[in-house]
Amino acid sequence: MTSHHFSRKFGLQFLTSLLPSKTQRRRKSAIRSASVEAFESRILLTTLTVNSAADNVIANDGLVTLREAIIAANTDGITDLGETGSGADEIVFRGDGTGGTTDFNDKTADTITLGGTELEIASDLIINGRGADLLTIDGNNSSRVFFANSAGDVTISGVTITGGNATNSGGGILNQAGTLTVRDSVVTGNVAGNDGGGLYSQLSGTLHVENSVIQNNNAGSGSGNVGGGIGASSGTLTISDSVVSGNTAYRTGGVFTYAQTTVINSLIDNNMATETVGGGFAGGINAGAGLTLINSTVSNNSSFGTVGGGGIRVFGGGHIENSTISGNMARFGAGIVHGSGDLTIVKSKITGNIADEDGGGIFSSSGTLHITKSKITDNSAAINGGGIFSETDLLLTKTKVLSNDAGNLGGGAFTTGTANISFTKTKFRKNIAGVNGGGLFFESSGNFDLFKFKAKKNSETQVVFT
Ligand SMILES: [Ca+2]
Ligand SMILES: [Ca+2]
Ligand SMILES: [Ca+2]
Repeated sequence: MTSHHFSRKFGLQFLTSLLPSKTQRRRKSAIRSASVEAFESRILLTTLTVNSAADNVIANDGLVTLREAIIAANTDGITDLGETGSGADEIVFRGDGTGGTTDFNDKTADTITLGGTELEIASDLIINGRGADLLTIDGNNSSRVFFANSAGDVTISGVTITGGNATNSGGGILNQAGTLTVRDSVVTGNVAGNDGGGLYSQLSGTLHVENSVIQNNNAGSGSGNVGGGIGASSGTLTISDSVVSGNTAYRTGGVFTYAQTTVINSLIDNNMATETVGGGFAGGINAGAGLTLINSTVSNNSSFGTVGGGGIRVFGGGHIENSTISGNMARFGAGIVHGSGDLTIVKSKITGNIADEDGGGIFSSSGTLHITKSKITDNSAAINGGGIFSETDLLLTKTKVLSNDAGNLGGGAFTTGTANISFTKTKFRKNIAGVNGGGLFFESSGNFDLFKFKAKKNSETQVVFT
């Protein structure tokens, strides 16, 4: 599947237009290898055919609903079409068993509307939908859609999952303990009473989101609800070739995770945390156990809670490479809040983020922040540190800090606490501070080490050491 195919398939033209161009070039090979793996594993699977869009369990009527097929897969039972689940199974959608109102053979879209009860998967299973534009599974706003309650592997592909409404976590899908892959799918318009409006993974489960769109989900307005799009309490989370956009939650609109988390070739855009009196956490991604972000864009997310982090809030260190963090807004750390561990940022752009207080681009409070071959541009903070606000060790290598703005001190960067700084082959230009230190305001008690450091055309005084 090419990126163009992906775009047509979902009718979401913004996807390819907003993803980084490198993403598009790399996507072909990634998808090709994923398809080969899927094909190889599929050879061994038993096929169970769904031929009815109804949601019922009626034996011997010649119709196989998705619910009946999942039960057959779970129990290795036989369906009304005489197909018997055996070990790992694959569910496909074919036929016109409902007298013309639903036809899984044609090119008109079909919807399976659930009757008030989630679909529980309890064995190794692939649900192979006909495409997110052709098959929708709708929770009808009265139950979660899927509960992946298998210790093994579950893959859900080629479907739109919507209308999920869970009283606790995982409005669209709850993954528990096993490995869940959501591929070539759209998860939209789901609600969780607790965490993870679209998807939630818990009990050390593994969640892979591949080539999918997680959009306009909500984790409710209750105090402490986290992860409007995706939540993961532990285990592993990977998001690749995907879009997470327009999701909201009390805390962390996009992705709230304490899993080992990797985001690659993806767009995290326009997610929002609604809490303002308390923490709020991040707008885009709140990563509590480290974050790897590659070839991705985190843009236009917002959080105005007390702990900052418009785009990303990361604890436990991380690595950001070939990525753009832009247009995010927060009380502080509008682009990124770096809370602990060593964070490395390589070949990335942090631009146009806006903080109501400190740290327009980045707010760093613990661990080491090392930025290499990157650009910190056009960020603003109403108080200190337009580009960077750092209470911890700050290393800049071959990096440009340009045209950032602080209302008070340190237009380019502001350092305080015990922070040591080491700037190598780094330029600060055209940064502005309302009071002093247009380029750099260094008030920390640590050491500074400057090698081939240039500060030009910043507001006066360009560089201040106190
Ligand atoms: Ca039946
Ligand atoms: Ca089975
Ligand atoms: Ca159809």
